[in-house]
Amino acid sequence: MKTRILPTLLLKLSVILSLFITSNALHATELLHIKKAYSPEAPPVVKILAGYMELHNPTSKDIVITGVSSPDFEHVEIHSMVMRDGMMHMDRQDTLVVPAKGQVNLEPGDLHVMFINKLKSFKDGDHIPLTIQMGKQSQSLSLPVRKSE
Ligand SMILES: [Cu+2]
Repeated sequence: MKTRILPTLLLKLSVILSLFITSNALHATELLHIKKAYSPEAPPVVKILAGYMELHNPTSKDIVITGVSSPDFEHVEIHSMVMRDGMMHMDRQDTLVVPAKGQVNLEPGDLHVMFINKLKSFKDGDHIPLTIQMGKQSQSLSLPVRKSE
């Protein structure tokens, strides 16, 4: 009787333990909590798409984004919008700091991800893969393409 119960118990314990380790491992690679990511659908002739999202930093250290990339575009950049001589301009940001315990919103008319020169077409319901580089660490996500209102 004893010998039958013990292996089952050990098996259950090891399953619980491995689940615990897996969830911890996933957490370690995810530095930013990214919410509300999307890209407005653009007409097929448009080669450039914008990406918006909320970047939350749950850690107690500033997170510095040092680059963004996507296999489906020639270049990906982070842009800010600035008013110069009465005109809106987009400025490339080499880095973007998400403050400790803080957040940065990428939203229309403000900071955004600029996907430049698409290598394939995207329509409503598709997803754009994006990798965010933070020094030696990186984090990947996919932005759903949504019909713009
Ligand atoms: Cu831009």
